[in-house]
Amino acid sequence: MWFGVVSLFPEMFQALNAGITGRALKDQLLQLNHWNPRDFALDKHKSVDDRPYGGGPGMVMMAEPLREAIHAAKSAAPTPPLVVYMSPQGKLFNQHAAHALAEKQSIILLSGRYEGVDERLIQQEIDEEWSIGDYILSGGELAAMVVIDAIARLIPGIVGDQDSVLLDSLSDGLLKYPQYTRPEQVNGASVPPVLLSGHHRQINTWRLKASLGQTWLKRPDLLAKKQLSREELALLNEFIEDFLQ
Ligand code: 4FM
Repeated sequence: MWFGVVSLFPEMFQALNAGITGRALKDQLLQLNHWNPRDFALDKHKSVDDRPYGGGPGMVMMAEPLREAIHAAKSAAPTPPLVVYMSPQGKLFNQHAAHALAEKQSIILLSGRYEGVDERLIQQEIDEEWSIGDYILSGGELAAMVVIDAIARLIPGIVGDQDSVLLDSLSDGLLKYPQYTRPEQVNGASVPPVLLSGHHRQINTWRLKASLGQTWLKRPDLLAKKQLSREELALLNEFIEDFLQ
């Protein structure tokens, strides 16, 4: 999968050279290319921002350096890319959105800085606007990295065991069940006995019940959106009953 990033701070994306994404970049399962709007500034001072019309605090990113950078990225993309702008005004990015975007072969991510991007650039060049959450970052770079990371691990071959991706928390709209590893006793606390039993059917049932329970306890908003099967409803009722004992 190919990503083109348009950002004034391409060096920030070096964080992706660590871990899973780092391996994927080395193996070229993931390609990341950068276009700095500074290199497309029209004047001798290399301006990329200017004061907002109408007054007010801060600066606004100018349309033309961004447009030229996006067009250069488009020309270099291996397939016609989706052009995405990261901003708090975008649609809330979640695991479902990550799966949908992972279907694309090429994506250009625009990371803004300052108080915003000239609205005409957004209207004319951006296909989709996405937000990683209801808070304000200093720029779109960290948001773009979040999106790249979440998408990358869905690409077959990038995460070693693709089963772990299918079983991921949130893939089915539920939180993950609790995990345990050796030793069997940690500061007086033991492991749920079923996990040591070797009964795989019972273990799967315990994990489904625990997932439903964790979601009920910690993210009831997710549960409200999910259609539960009869088995899931029964397990959740069991969990709630146990919990209330
Ligand atoms: C975005 C700063 C554009 C400046 C930002 C400009 C954000 C978010 C975010 C900050 N992006 N989800 N939340 N961006 O806060 O995606 Cl010009």
